[in-house]
Amino acid sequence: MERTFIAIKPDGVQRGLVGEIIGRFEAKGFTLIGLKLVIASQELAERHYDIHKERPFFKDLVSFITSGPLVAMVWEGDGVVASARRIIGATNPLTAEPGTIRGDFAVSIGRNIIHGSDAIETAQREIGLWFTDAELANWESTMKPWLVE
Ligand code: YYY
Ligand code: MG
Repeated sequence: MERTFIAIKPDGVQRGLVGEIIGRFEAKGFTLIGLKLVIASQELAERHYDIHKERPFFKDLVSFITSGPLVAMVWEGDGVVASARRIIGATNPLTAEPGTIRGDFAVSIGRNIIHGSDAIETAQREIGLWFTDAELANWESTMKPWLVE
């Protein structure tokens, strides 16, 4: 079953948006497989954003992402990687559509409150970075027959 890595960034935690954001993925019908509050180390943050290491914003991004607790999560469901990206909205919150998380709750690209994996392979890599197998719960919701035909 397809899984994605989602993180509510330190700004989302500080702003009290954890419940609202988790609620959107729950209400959609995806299944929560892993969840923890973590203050990321410099090393973990750098590995997570490794693809951006040559970009001018990399240093600020790593210092922001390590600046306080974030909520790391794994969500499961058919098509969850691409669907979660649509729920999250565009990288720049000012152009993110209303109704998306970034469109509804953020104004600045450097404070865009949430991360979501951009592809299935990226999701596998990020889940492995943030979670051990023992931290992931393999379970099936009793609502499944009411969500999936
Ligand atoms: O995947 P997503 O988070 O939507 O955007 P990325 O292009 O992967 O960039 C990761 C992260 O970096 C973005 O969420 C905010 C930050 N960032 C930035 O601060 N300034 C930019 N010009 C581009 C990205
Ligand atoms: Mg990205």
